[in-house]
Amino acid sequence: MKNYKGGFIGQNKHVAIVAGEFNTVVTQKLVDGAIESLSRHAVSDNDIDVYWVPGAFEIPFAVQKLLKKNAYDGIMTLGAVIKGETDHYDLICSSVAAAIANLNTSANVPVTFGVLTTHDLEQAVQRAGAKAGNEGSATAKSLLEMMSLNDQL
Ligand code: INI
Repeated sequence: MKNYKGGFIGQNKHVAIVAGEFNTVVTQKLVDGAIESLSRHAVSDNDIDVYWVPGAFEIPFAVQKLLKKNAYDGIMTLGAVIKGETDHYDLICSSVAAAIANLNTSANVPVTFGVLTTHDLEQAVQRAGAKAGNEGSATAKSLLEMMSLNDQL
């Protein structure tokens, strides 16, 4: 029997971050956490490109364009959809999650999901590094692991 599992060393990996500007007080923290985590795992600053889109709804569009470039070993998506602020919360959450999942399975490189969906701003802030860890950092670690596993698949 053989086990295959990705590691967390990001040397020579080229990564794109696609982030929504909506609720930027939260998403900037997610981006900061992601970059910090990538740097800690040997991804060079020169190998990280951050693409900002207006809101979570626009994330899949940018991801599919970037995938066509074949320039990245992995792509991370970061956003914050907050229920208190929109009537179309459920629509945005489910369409964005489904679109990113589709891109992930149709692409040759991993796409990880770091779009927070919370009931209120407070909860989002907690998950962007205040108390409940930083989801950007966690999403970066998942991407590192998947990029490494992808080299073995
Ligand atoms: N986009 C978000 O990323 N988070 C939100 O909470 C949000 N709210 O509340 O509406 C939001 N809306 C904008 C949406 O993502 C698109 O940018 C917009 O509909 C234009 O296509």
